[in-house]
Amino acid sequence: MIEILMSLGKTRGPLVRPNSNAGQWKTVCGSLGILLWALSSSASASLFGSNLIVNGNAESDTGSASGYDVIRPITGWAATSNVTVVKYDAPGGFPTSIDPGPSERGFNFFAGGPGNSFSTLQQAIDISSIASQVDGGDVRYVLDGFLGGYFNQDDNVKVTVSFLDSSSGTLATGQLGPVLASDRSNATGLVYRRTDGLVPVGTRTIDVLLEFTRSAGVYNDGYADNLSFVLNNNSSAIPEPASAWPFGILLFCWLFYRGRNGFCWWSCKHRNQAVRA
Ligand SMILES: [Ca+2]
Ligand SMILES: [Ca+2]
Repeated sequence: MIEILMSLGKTRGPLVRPNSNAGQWKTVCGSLGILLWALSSSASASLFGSNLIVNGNAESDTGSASGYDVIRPITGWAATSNVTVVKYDAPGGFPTSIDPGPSERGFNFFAGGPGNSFSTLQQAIDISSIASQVDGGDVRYVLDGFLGGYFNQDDNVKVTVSFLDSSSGTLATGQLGPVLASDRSNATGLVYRRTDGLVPVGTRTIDVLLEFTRSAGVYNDGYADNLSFVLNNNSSAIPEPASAWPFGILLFCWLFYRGRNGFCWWSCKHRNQAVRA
């Protein structure tokens, strides 16, 4: 855009009244427009193609080595009851580093925790910065992760994503799990689950809720790891209104500059040549 502005300036001939501020205007306007365009593009782009769940892999905190410590706080999540973070290979039958589960499982997983029948983890994802794309009906999501439990118990965890409008009304939901003992062939460990769909028009916030439910014993053995929520934009490359306003600033600057210096451009060269001749 700077080159375009400068090339426009170069077409002007000696008939144009001198303006010592012309170069400054072009530089300031061009730089401002490009800077704002870059900032708005990066803000929108940052929500697409990457995992938007904070600490979905349970690796942000040091997990309990015994499985019976209630870890607080749990980074990125609001926790209820005794939900906790447990190290793989904790003694007493917790999942090991070689049981069924993610190939890259890190050190920890989430567990429903000791001495409770129901616990939760929750976090909200703000997507209001891509409202124009969402309302264009072109944004899709993929929700996936590993869910599991202990031995032949049906202790489980269910992941629900709720698509909320600007008034926190629920427009739709998506769900992973629950994974029961039969889904794991009665083996301790975690199995992969995935779902996808269209982000409803009007969505501004996505609420992610993990519900851990005990079915047997004392410990709530719903397990989860490597949770991921990714948005993809299927719209064309035509700038959406939210990302097009820097171009409006550029247009304003150019019109302002031309208003101060006259609106001739492609005809100036020939006119000036004729005058000089
Ligand atoms: Ca992990
Ligand atoms: Ca149990």
